[in-house]
Amino acid sequence: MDNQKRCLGCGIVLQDQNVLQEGYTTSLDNDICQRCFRMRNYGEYQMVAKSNEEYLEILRGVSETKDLVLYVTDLLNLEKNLDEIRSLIPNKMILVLNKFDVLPKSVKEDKIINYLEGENIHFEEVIVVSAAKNYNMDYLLKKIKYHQTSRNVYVVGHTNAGKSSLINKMIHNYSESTRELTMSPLPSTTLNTISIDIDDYLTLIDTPGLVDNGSILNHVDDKLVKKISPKVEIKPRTYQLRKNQSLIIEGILRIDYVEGEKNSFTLFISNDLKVKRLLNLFHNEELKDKNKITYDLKYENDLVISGLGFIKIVNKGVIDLYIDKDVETFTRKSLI
Ligand SMILES: Nc1nc2c(ncn2[C@@H]2O[C@H](COP(=O)(O)OP(=O)(O)O)[C@@H](O)[C@H]2O)c(=O)[nH]1
Ligand SMILES: [Mg+2]
Repeated sequence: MDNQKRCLGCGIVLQDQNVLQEGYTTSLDNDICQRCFRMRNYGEYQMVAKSNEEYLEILRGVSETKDLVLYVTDLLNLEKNLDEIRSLIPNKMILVLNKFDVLPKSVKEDKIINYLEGENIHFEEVIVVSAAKNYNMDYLLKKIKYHQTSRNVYVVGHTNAGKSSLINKMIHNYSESTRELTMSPLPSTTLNTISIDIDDYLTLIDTPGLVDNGSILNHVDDKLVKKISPKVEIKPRTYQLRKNQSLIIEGILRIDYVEGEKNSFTLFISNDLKVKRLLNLFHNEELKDKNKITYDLKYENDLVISGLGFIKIVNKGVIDLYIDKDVETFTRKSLI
């Protein structure tokens, strides 16, 4: 079978031979694969495991061009190392910080940009946007037009950062096309590179994205994925903890505050997640079967839980964190 028609939603080559394989559609007359169809119409998600080897190959291809690159990242889940992708691609690059809408209104974008500029990273521009709320998209387009070196502009980043959502918004705002890329809360929705003509001078190229194996989204079921992914502005929740008190985020993690003065923990996570405070950690063993990591915190640190959000902790102190062993966590100086 020598068919090269591609799914307009995720970029995979369409085939009508094997239901169990990627790209399946009941008829090759269709424009999208069955998986995209189900995601769009029923919110039914099917996980596809993508290897990062394939994505690194795509990035290598990008690095051989001289084209402008948009590196899209999720503000709530800023990667530990923004230089990882940067170091693979020497191209001109704009860092696009997406999902600004989920951060509390009190957080100013200048503050975030200043924070990142202090991190010694190298981008032509750092731009805060919200693809969902159509925030700052005109400004982004202006900067793309200013920096682009050819028609083609690549959109790269980790899966779930909102690359396809961003391109959909661009299509909607600035082109005549009615085309739509498939978006979903699950990682690895986009399966291949997809070129989209925005106008005569600009073609955006969507890519699947680097899979973040340490993200909690890769280690919980669909229902919890939806609950964890904030859709509206986060209402930060602050808890004052004394030594030997704990916080438990429903079924996900437990923090035991084991050493230090009275301390303030502010949670920047989805409002849908329940949080419980234990006034005496010795009376409850919940989640203590999970993997334990001890952190010795400095003043004004964030504890970042990849894919979930972060917790701002004001004072110095020692915590024991209990969480699934596959979920990446790290500390940084407070973002906010
Ligand atoms: N709140 C919010 N959610 C967004 C935004 N952009 C994308 N998302 C959500 O993030 C998830 C991943 O989006 P998608 O475009 O598929 O990411 P991709 O894997 O990078 O292409 C979906 O659930 C989107 O609805 C945004 O600006 N704000
Ligand atoms: Mg995508």
